[in-house]
Amino acid sequence: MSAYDTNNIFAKILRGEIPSHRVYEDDATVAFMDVMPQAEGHVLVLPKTPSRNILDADASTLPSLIGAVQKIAIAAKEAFDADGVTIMQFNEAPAGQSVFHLHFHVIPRRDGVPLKP
Ligand code: IU
Repeated sequence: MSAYDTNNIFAKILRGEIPSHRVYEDDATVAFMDVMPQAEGHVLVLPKTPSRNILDADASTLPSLIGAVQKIAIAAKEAFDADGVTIMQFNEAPAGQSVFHLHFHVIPRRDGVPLKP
C-alpha cells in the first residue's frame, strides 16, 4: 500500500488551504458536505490524524471516529427528515476509494430515492 500523501485534497481541506462546508468538528474529527453528493445531505467524516484509509489507521483513533459518525448520522437523518442513513467507507482504489485520507460517507436516505451514481 502506498504511503499517506500529505497533499491529498482532504489533507488540504483539514489544513484550511481549500474551503469546505464544515458541519461538525471536535478534537479528533472533522465533517463537511460532499461536493458531489449522492443524495441530499451527504456528509464526509474524517479523523484529523493522517491515515490513508482504515487499513493503516491507528486503532486508537477509531472509537472517537465511529462515535462522531454515529452523532452525524443521527443529526443528518433529523436535519434532512430522512427515512434511513447509508454509511460507507472504501479502502484503496479497487474498492472504490478515490481520495486517500480515511473518511466515512454518511448519506441520509429517503424512501424510494436511489443514490446518484
Ligand atoms: P471515496 O470514498 O474516496 O470514493 O470518496 C471521495 C468523496 O470525496 C467523493 O464522494 C467526492 O464527491 C468527495 N469529494 C469532495 O467532497 N470534495 C473534493 O474536493 C473531492 C472529492 I476531489
